[in-house]
Amino acid sequence: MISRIDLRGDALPEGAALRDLLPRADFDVEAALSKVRPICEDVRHRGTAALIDYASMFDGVKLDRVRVPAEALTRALEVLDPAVRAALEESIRRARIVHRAQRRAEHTTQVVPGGKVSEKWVPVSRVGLYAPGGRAVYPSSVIMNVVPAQEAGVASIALASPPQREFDGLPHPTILAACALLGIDDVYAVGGAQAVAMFAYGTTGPDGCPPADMVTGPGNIWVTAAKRYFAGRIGIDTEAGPTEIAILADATADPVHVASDLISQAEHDPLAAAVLVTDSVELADAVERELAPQTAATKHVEERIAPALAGKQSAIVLVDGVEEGLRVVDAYGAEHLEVQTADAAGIAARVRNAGAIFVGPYAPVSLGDYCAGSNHVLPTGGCACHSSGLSVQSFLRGIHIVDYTRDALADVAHHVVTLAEAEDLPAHGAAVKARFGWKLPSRRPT
Ligand code: HSO
Ligand code: ZN
Repeated sequence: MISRIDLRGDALPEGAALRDLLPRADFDVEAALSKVRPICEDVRHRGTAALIDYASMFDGVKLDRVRVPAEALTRALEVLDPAVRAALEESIRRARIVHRAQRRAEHTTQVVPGGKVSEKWVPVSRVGLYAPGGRAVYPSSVIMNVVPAQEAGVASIALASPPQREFDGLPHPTILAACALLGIDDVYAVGGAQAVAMFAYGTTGPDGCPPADMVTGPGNIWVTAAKRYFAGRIGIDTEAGPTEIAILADATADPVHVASDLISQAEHDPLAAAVLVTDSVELADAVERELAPQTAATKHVEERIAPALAGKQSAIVLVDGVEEGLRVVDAYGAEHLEVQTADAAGIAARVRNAGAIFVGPYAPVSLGDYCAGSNHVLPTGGCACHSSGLSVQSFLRGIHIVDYTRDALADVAHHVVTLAEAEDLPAHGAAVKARFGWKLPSRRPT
């Protein structure tokens, strides 16, 4: 049911050629853009009325308001299963420990006597977070978005999640309970591209949502396309496509663990990718033997797991040794990479491209999904080669503060004027000379 790609024998190709040999799902965001554009513009012009129309069209609910009342949040927390509450609280506690450590202090560099450049870190003022509904109801993703924003010091945090027919047009109660636990009360029952548009343009009226400077959070292809539509106008996190797990394993790995971890992420989506990279044919065979009974014993087989494992995005990749395996996983740039080899920590330290790396037999991806303290909003589709997962840094802007004295400017003025002339921008040079009687100042003796 899972295909094999045999890269043993010949030398591995380099870079893009190697990436082309590896499996990956098609996720055509561009095609979705043409559908998403009119929705976004409709929200811009008609505001809440458009949001209510789309709730009826896409979510099958008749809403008379989109803002979730405070009582609904309190109520959701009251009826939350105590075990789920305890688990969410522990997840929040661990995420806070990790994300608090990511905070950045302002620092100053004395470049030359009298000339210093400082950098201060300023949080974005208002962010809109998206939490999917429908097939994916993930209160854990609420935590993974809210905690870094809070730890970054974002003052205004709003959240949107699709209205659910079975919950009177409110978002899923566990999503609301997670909001309540995190102290988020600015919540909207809005899903899809229209939620991103609501945050980007803002809406007015008693039920209005002030515009946000940034939108983050995973969503389906429509949400992703809307984020791409607004990129450049508002801040967005990296685009989230279907989940991926890659496992680099050798003969020391336990095939039962490897199979269960592949299945765990295949559970998200029929387009989810599960990729095993190994130099051991014995392990590959044993994992394949394990997949069938473990898949059969789990819940979402037909709709998601079986198609995900059988899809062209999933495979067992055979390589000549762990060194080659490292090259393969670096070329792939997985959202999640598990290293289950001898000296897993040493091998993991050498990986360059992955959203997050899970070391050894006791760090399954599902630990990171919920309770490791790490963030689970991670780059997919090979974006790990240039982007990072969500963090405190995602919500901060570093601002340089340039502070030079008269003497320090005088010392470097001739270089500024020379470069300005080289770029045919004499007014740039003149702005320096204006401070010294329109002449090049003499330099301090060194
Ligand atoms: N593995 C998903 C996150 C998630 N898993 C949420 C369970 N719930 C993407 O990193
Ligand atoms: Zn997951």
